[in-house]
Amino acid sequence: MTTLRTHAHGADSYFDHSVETMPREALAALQFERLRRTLRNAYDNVALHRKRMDDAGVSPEDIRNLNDLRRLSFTLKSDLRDTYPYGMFARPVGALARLHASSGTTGKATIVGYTPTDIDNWATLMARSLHAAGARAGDVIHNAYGYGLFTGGLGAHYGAERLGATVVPVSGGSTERQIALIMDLGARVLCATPSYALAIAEMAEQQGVDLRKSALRVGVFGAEPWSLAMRREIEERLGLKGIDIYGLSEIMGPGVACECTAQAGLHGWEDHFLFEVLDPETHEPVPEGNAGELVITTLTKEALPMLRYRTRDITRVTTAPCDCGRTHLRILRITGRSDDMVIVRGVNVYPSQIEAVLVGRAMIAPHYQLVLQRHGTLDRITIEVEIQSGVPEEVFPSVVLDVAHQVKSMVGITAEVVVKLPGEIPRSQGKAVRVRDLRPKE
Ligand code: DLL
Repeated sequence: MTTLRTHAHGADSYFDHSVETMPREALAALQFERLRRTLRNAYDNVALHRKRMDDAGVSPEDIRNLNDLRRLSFTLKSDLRDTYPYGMFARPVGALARLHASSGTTGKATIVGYTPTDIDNWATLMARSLHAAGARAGDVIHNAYGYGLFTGGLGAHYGAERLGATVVPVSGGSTERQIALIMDLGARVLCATPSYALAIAEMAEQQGVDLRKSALRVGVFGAEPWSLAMRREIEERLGLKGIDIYGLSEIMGPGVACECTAQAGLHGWEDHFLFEVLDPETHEPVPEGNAGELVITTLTKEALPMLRYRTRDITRVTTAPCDCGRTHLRILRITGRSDDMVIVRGVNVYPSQIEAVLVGRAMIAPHYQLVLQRHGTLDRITIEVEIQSGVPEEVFPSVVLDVAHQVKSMVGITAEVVVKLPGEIPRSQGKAVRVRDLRPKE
């Protein structure tokens, strides 16, 4: 296996040109070689994968090119749950360096594990992601992703160290203290969920601290969907460039994909992962550029090889060349999870589409929640918006009309709009809760 770690020091040591700008045919050849090894690992060491392949009459050797991947079954989150905690591990627990758990927002948490080599690859990919985002060796990186079972904190931490940066391991919470530390320690890079970055900006403004005058230049924001309008808002209020980073614990953690400074989609690191975009209903690949569900196969994971993992994340990808010279495909933002999609009178809606309408509108703050209810067979949606402080109550009705009108014309749905007072919408310290789903469980 080609080693990804360049031992050169200096600003460019984590832009590994030989891998990141590899011609796509060579990348495909590398993927295939690694896929074969992954299939062997999965077949030999994970009963569930072996049974699925046996049932389909496919052996690892039958997969002769990347297209043959489609002969394999999908892996679902429920497979991890059904084999909880260790059933899908390809290594004995004693051989693992670390365990993490998925956030469990959509049900019981699932456990994921890493060998020392897995941890090493993760740190390298996270360093690569941070470098693509504009972080450099010698930077102070303020890491406000939660430390613990969530992969955000430790994932970013090890990547920042690998990059040669100085990491401040703050974790989430104690927002006032975060602001003092950013100012005092001279952080150039902020790692946080976008919603927490916004909460930091808001708290700083309330304290009269102008973070735009701080050393902050780069924000590495992910772990939840965020609209382009939200990006503009955060960039403006923090005075930095907001870079989108993607990942999920079942596949690795943060650093599966990350934008470069061109901010034109997240480079999915194809030397370690195989990406498919499929129609969630028919399971057929969608034409490049069309929206579908992201399905990921790991290519180097030892402890938890994943075959065709259905992420439920909806996105589009492009393999068109990027200005930065990297050849790895680009994920054109994650619109949302298929689980978060609501159908309001036949129109499919993701919270991020509504966010795009709300953020930046006059008189309302960029904090919101959507409440879903079912009336008969129809889903109904209520948008709770927060009024900016100082806006007189007489104006509320016109705000309601304005938001309802914009949502109708831009998203195409009829929604009830409710005005909340400043501070009434809960602020996040990690992943924001955007949807309160009061629909009966099926
Ligand atoms: O959220 C890993 C992570 C940490 C990514 C820090 C980026 C930064 P999980 O807790 O397992 O892992 O949640 C994974 O979060 O399937 C998406 O639905 C969502 N998600 C992650 N990044 C993005 C993003 C981490 N940039 C789930 N945009 C994924 C939209 C995202 N959604």
